[in-house]
Parts: sequence; structure tokens; C-alpha cells
Amino acid sequence: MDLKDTSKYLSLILRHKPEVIGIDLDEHGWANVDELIKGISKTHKLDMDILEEIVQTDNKQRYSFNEDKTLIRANQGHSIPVDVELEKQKPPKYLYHGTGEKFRASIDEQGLIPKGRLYVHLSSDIDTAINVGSRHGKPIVYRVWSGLMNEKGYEFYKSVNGVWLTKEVPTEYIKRETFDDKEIENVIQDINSILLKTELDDENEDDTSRADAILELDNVYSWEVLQQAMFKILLDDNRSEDDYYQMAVVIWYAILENKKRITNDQVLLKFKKKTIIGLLYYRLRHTDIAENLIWSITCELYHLDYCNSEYDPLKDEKIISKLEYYGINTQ
Ligand code: HQG
Repeated sequence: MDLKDTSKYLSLILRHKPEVIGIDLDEHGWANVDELIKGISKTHKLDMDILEEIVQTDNKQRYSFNEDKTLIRANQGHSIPVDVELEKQKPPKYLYHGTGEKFRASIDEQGLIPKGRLYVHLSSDIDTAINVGSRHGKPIVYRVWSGLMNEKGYEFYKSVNGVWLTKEVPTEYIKRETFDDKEIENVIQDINSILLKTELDDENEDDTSRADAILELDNVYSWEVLQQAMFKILLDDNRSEDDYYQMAVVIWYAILENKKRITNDQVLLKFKKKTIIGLLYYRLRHTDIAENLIWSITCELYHLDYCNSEYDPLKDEKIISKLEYYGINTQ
């Protein structure tokens, strides 16, 4: 039996059914470590060393000891009513919930409810939500307007392992993330009209206003769909250099905004970094005006030194092969 089995059993005991091994949790979810080891080791190989290893290496940091390691508890995920002293926190504007396609109809009707657990579990990025959703078959992801909910008085908690929790999410605060072409086409049309409108708008030299307006579209569509639309524009050979340039500005603003808003750079952009940098270079390499901009984007995404790097994206084998995948030959 490996650690994973023992860890799963541990989570059953600490979150749902301590009675299986004849122990109790206190009101804050703590179990006595000696009793726990004694109980679990009847069926699974477990001693203090193994338990410490499980707690330390758990990929989601599910468990915590108290200071002198005489007590242990699960950080979140309980179905039994314990108060793990969750920290109330102001959520970001959006959070995500991954689930199975089979629950879609019911969720669209009822909103998100905790089902067997004490809270609805949310994550700050889509990738995690997709992973969570995959546990229930074909995954789908809902975007949750958590910032707005919070303003309306709904409370949010963040567990020590970074999972966001809330009691419920009514339907008016969720929208399923879709990646279908029709929606992307709608976004492209909206972007087109922004690009066009301001271009006709006399000698409007203010580039920032167009990029801002495009970025604002993420109040209407999801940021992911917006990115797909921009990606399509960058892939389109028949666009003007100015269109490509505007996409670069939007990406730069998004990076800046994310820096302010979110510290975890995993959530920075949903583009594949290499593809997007390759595309920006491919489209804008001959324009003086974009040179600094695309170099700044590259440095931010790769954590490069602004002044010093010798890096040339269009000589990067990985980038070249990503672009080839999209039918672009950089040679
Ligand atoms: C769904 C894992 C129908 C909900 C993960 C979910 C997570 C509805 C399922 C943590 C519904 C409950 C929690 C409605 C919600 N109608 N279905 N109105 N509202 N549901 O396992 O969020 O590995 O209890 O979408 O990483 O999947 O255990 O919750 O699909 O953080 O540490 O009801 O469990 O962490 O399933 O997962 P779950 P979950 P651990």
C-alpha cells in the first residue's frame, strides 16, 4: 500500500468519518495524533515519520499539525461541521469552479451549492478548476463574480492551502466559460468596432484608449474568450500592423493589471507564453514603435532582465516549432 492510499484514508478520517477508527475531532477539526496513528495503522502502514511525510509532501497541502505536532487536522474540505478557523478574505473579482458536464443543468438552475461539503470550493485560476472538474468526468468551468458577491455581503474564506470557500453561489453570479467559435467571433467583431471606431475618430493618437476599451470587454466576455479572440487576430495574416500593435498593448496592460491584482503569476495570462511571444515578434519585429513594448512583455513573462538579455524569441527552437504548428514559418 502506498502513501497515496494512506493519504486518502487520512482525508476520509479527518474530513468526513473519524468514527471509522473510533476517534473524535474537536470543534476546530483537530484529531489527536497518537490516537489517529493508532487507529489508522490497524489497516494502513502509518507511524509518525510517515504521517509527517504525508503532511509535508501532500500536493495540495491538505493537512496541518499544531505547533507541537500532537494534533492534526484537514485544512478544508470537511463534510462534518467543524470550524477550522478559516480566514475571511476579500476575494478577487473572479474565481472559478470546475465541475462535471453532468451537473450542468442542475447548476444552471440552482447555482452552486456545497452538496456534501460545508462550502462550495473555488479556485483563483482556470487550470486548477479544470483539474477539479476532471474528477467528475468531462470538465466544465464556471466563472464566479466573487468580487461583486462580496460587495453584496456574501462572505469568502481562504483556506491555508489556497482554496477559496463560500457557502453558495446563486445563478446570477455564475457564467459557464465557453470557448466556442461563435462567441469568439462576436468578441472579434466587438474588437473590430473598437479598432475601427477610434481610427475614424479623427487624428486620435491616443493608443491607450483603444487598448483600454478592448481590455474592458472582459467585463462582458470572459477573459479567456477575449484572449482567444486576440489570439485569432494575431494569427490572421490580413490584419494591419496597427491591429497587431493594439493586441500587444492590450496584453501589456493585462500584465500590468494582473500584477496589481494577482500575485500568483500562473494566473497572469492564459495564452501559451511561447506562442504569444513568438506571434508578437513575428508580427511586429519590423516596427520601431513596438520594439520596446514586445521586449517588455517578453521580459515580464519570462522574468528576464530588461537590459541585459541576449534572448531572441525568433531564434528560440520551441517558439519556432510552436509557430510552425500554427502554419507560420519564421525563416
Ligand atoms: C457539484 C478536491 C448539481 C459541484 C478538489 C461538484 C476541491 C452541483 C460536486 C475539493 C450543484 C460536489 C472540492 C448543483 C454544486 N447541482 N451539482 N446545484 N452545485 N454541484 O467533490 O468542488 O482532493 O464535494 O460542482 O480539489 O468537486 O479533496 O466538490 O462537482 O478543492 O483535497 O457537486 O475537493 O480537493 O463535489 O471538490 P465535491 P468539488 P481534495
